[in-house]
Amino acid sequence: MSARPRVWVTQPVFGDVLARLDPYFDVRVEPTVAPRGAGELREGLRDVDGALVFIPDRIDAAAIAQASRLRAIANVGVGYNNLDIAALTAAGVLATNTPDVLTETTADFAWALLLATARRVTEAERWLREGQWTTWSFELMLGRDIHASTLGILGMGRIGRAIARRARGFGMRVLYHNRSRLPPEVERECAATFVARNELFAHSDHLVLVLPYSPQTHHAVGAAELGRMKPGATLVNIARGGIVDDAALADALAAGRIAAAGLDVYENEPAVHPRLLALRNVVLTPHIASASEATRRAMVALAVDNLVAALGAGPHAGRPPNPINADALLAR
Ligand code: 8YV
Repeated sequence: MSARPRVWVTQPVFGDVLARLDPYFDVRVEPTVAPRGAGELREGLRDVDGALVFIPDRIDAAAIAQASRLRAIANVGVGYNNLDIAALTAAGVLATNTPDVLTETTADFAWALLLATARRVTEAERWLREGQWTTWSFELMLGRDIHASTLGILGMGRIGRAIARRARGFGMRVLYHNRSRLPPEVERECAATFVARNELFAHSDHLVLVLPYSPQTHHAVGAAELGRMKPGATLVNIARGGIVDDAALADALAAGRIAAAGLDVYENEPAVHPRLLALRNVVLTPHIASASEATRRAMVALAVDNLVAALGAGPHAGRPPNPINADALLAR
C-alpha cells in the first residue's frame, strides 16, 4: 500500500494543471464529466485524504461521515453552498474555495447577459435564424436602454463591485444593497449608493443578483420582490439558482410584470424550469459566468494550490490561501 496521500478529482479538467498534484499524491481523476450522484460521491470520498470537487458535487453530511481519511476538500468555485461546511468542520476537514481569480471574468459575463437581455440579442438572433426576417421594420425588437439608466446590484462583494465599476462607462446610476454597507471610499470607487432592499427593487431599471446562496437567501427574489420592480425592468442572475423563485419569475415574465430576465443559474440546474424555457423574454445560459479559458484554468490552479497546502505538502504546507473553515483544524 502506498504511503502517499490519496486524492480524488471528480472531473477531468486541464490535465496539465492537475499534473501539479502528482509530485505529492496518488491522484485518481474521474475520466468523464458525468454528474456524480450522492452514492458515487460517498464511494469516491470514502478512502481518500483529499478531493478536488466542483459546484455540482454535493458533499453532504452522510458522505463526510463515511470519509474517515478525508482531511481536505478543494472546491473549484467561489460559491460553496454545495459543501456542508458545518459537517466538514466538525469532522476536521478543511475546505477551500477559489475567490478573486474569477471576479473580473464573472463581472464581464454579467454585462454580457445584461446587454443581451435588455437589447434582446438572443431573441433577435433566434428570430432571424428561423427565417422570420422578411421585412425591416422600424419598430422591430425594441429593447431597453442600458446607458443613463439605473443599475441595481444585490450583493456587493468582489464581483458586485467589479460589475459596478464597469457601469461608469455606460453613464449609469448605480444603487446597491448588501448585508453591510461598504466603507465610503469603496462606495466612491464604485460610484455606488447604498439603498434599502425594497428601494433597490423599486428603483432599478436593471437588477443584477450577485449574493451567495444560503438558507437566508433562498428565494430572496420571489413574487413579492418581483412585484416591487418597475414594469420595464430586467433581472439578471449570475449568483446561484434558489436565490430566485423560478416559478414566480416565470409568472412575472409571462404577465409582462417585468420586461425580461437573463439567467445563468437555476433552482434545479441542469434542469431549467419548463416555463422559463418556453418564454421568449428570457436569456438562458448554462452556468458559464466564469468560463473563460484563462479563468477556468486559474480556478483549477488555485484549487490545486489549496489542496496541496491543506494536505500539508508543497511550499505553503499547512497554509492554504483560501480556507473557508480554518476552525476545522481545531476539531482534529
Ligand atoms: C463556476 C461558480 O461555474 O465560482 C462559482 O461559484 O459558480 C462558477 O465560477 C463553478 O465554479 C464551476 O465549478
